[in-house]
Amino acid sequence: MGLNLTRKIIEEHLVEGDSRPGSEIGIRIDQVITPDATGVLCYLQFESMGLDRVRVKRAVAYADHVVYHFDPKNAADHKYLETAAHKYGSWFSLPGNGVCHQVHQERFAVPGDTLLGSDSHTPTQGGVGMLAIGAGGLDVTVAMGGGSYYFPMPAVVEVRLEGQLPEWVTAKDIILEMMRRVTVKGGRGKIFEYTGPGAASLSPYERCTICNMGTELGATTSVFATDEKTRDYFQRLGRGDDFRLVEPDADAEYDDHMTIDLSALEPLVACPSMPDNVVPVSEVAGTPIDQVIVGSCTNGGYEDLMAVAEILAGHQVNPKTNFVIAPSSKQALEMIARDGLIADILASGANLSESTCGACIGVGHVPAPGQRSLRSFNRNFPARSGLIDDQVYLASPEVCTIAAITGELTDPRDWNSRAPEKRLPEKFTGTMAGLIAPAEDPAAASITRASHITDIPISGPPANTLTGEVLIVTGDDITTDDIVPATAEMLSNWANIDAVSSFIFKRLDSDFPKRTFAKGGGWIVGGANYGQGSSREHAAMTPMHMGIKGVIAKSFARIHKANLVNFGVVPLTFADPSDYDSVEPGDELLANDVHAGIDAGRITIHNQTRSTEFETVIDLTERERRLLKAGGVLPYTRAHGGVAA
Ligand code: MIC
Ligand code: SF4
Repeated sequence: MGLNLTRKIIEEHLVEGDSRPGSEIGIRIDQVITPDATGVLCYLQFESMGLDRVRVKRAVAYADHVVYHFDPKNAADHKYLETAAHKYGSWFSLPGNGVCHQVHQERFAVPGDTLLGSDSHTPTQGGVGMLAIGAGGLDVTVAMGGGSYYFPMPAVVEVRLEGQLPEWVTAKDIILEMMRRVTVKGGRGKIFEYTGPGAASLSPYERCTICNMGTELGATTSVFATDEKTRDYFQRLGRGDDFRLVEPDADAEYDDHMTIDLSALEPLVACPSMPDNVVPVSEVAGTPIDQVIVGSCTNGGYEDLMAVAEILAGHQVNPKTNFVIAPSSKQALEMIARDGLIADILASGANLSESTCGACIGVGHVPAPGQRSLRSFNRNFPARSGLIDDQVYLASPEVCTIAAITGELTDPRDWNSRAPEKRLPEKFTGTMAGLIAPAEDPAAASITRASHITDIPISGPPANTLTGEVLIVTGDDITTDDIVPATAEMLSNWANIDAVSSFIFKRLDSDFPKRTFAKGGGWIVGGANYGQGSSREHAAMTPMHMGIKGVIAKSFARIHKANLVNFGVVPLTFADPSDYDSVEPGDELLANDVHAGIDAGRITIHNQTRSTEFETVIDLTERERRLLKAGGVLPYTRAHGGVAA
C-alpha cells in the first residue's frame, strides 16, 4: 500500500521508533527557526551545551515579535540573539525584516525537509511541502545541537478538498471551516494532509495560510504536496534550486479522512474569543468595527497585500475605523512600495506598520475598552490583544479590508466589485539586507549579553513525596497566553525568569504570583486542553522556578505537556475526569512514591483537606519518564552528557 506524504518524509528522517500512530518516534531535523520571544532562551541553552556550531542544515534566528523596541531590554535581547546566532552558525533576520514564518517561506523553506521551530506556527511551511513542527525551546535547542526530535507519531488525516473556491471565499475560510468542524481540541495527535483538486487549485501562499492556522486545531502539523505551482513560486523567489517535488503515492493510505467541498463554502469569521467560534460573515454582518488589522504570519504576505490594495483602490477607510496594515515581510513591503501601491494605501487612510508580529500579541495597536477589532490573524484568545475583555474577530484580508471601508462587518459578496485575483510578482526582488549570514570564523565572533539576561533556572529531580496547596483551578482550553501573557511589558522580561514569575496567571488571578511565592509552590489544576496555543516554555519553566510540583489536568496540549516534562514538572491527568470537580483552590494534596508512580504511569493523589483520594495517569514514553525523574532535559544532560536525551 502506498505512503502518504507525511509518512514518506517521516520515514526518510526516522532515527528511532516506528511510525505507528501513538508510538514515540525520533526524527532528524534539517532546519530550525527561533523567533526572538523564545529564541533568547534557546541560545542561552545552546551556550550551556558547550557546542561550537549548530548541527543542522539551516538555522535562522528572527527578531520579529518585539520590533518596536519600546524598552531598552528589547534591543539588547535582539543584540544577544544576533551575536549568539552569528557565532553558532545561524542566519539572523534583523528587526523589521519580517515575521519568521513569512520570511522563512520566502528565503529558506525546502520541500521535503524537516523543520523544527520554537514557535507554534512553524507548521506554516507545510504549505510548501515541509514537515514543519512547533516545539518548546529546549526541544529546538537539542535539535540545533544535532539531536533528534521526539514526539508521538500522530494519526495522518487526509483532508480532501473538492471543487473550487467561489468568488470572495479564500484559504482563510477553508481553515476557519476546519476550525468550525474540528475545534481547538479536535486536532490533537493528528497531522492534516490536504489533497484533491481543491488543494491543487490553491497557491502556495494560500496553502501556507491553511497550515499556519492548523496550529489552532491543536494539530501536530499540516502539509500539502508540492507541484508546478510550488515550482513556479520557488522560481519567482529566485530559489528554483531549492524546489523539490514531494507528493503522496497515488494509492496512499491515511488513518482517517475528511472532505471539504470548497464550492459550498462562504466567507466566515471567528467571533470573540476563540478561533473555533466561527460563523458565516452574513450572520454577523452590520456589526460595527472600530479597528481592522491585516498582517501576521497567517495573512500578511505579498498576495494578501495585493488583495488589500486592489480592494482599497478608489475607496476611503471609514473615519470611524482605524485600519492598520502590517506586512509580514519587508521584502513584500518593498515590492508593493516599488509598484506604487503604498502611496495609494496611505492615501486611502490606512496606516502602515513595520513588518512585525506586534499587535498579534498585544504589542501595539491595543484596542480601547468596548471596541471591536477585526484581524486577519490566527488567534483571538481572550485578552491577547492587550485589552482585558477584548472583542477580536478573525477573517480573511478581503473581509477585513471591506470592513475597514464600510466600518462594519460586511459580507464581501454584497460588495459591489469583483474579488481580487491572486497575483504573484514576476520576480521577488526585495533586498537581502535584513539577513545576516553566519560567521565564517566562530572563534572570532563574540556574544553580547546584557545583564538583565539571566541564566536558565535548573531544577533537581522531583521529590518522592509531593505535598502542597492547590493554587489555582482553571477551566478548559487555558492558553499559554493565560499562563504567561505576551504583552509589551511582559516581553521585555522574557530573558529573566525571576521577572517573568510576577506575571504568571496574572490575568486570571492577580494574586497567583504572591500566593505561590508565599506558599513556596504547590499544584495547578486545569481542565481539558490545558496549555494550548503558543509554544513558550516560560509557561512551564517559570512555574517550576516558583515551586510548582505538578499540574493535574483533564488533558494537555502537546507542546505544553512536553515543556512541563522538559522542565521537570509532573503532568498528571485525572483518570476519571469527573474528579476534577472534587478539587478546590486551597485543598492540600499529597502524592507518595512519585518516582515509582512516574514509572508505573499512575499516581494516587490524597486530598488531605477533604479526606478523599483520586487516581491520576502519567501518560509518558520511557524517554520522557527518564527525563522527568531527572528533573528535566538540562539536569539529565548534565548527568549523562551529550545533547540528545
Ligand atoms: C504566539 O503566536 O503566541 C507566539 C508569540 O508567536 C508564540 C511564541 C511564544 O510562545 O512566544 C507561539 O505561537 O508559539
Ligand atoms: Fe507572530 Fe502572531 Fe504569528 Fe505568533 S501568531 S508568530 S505572534 S504573527
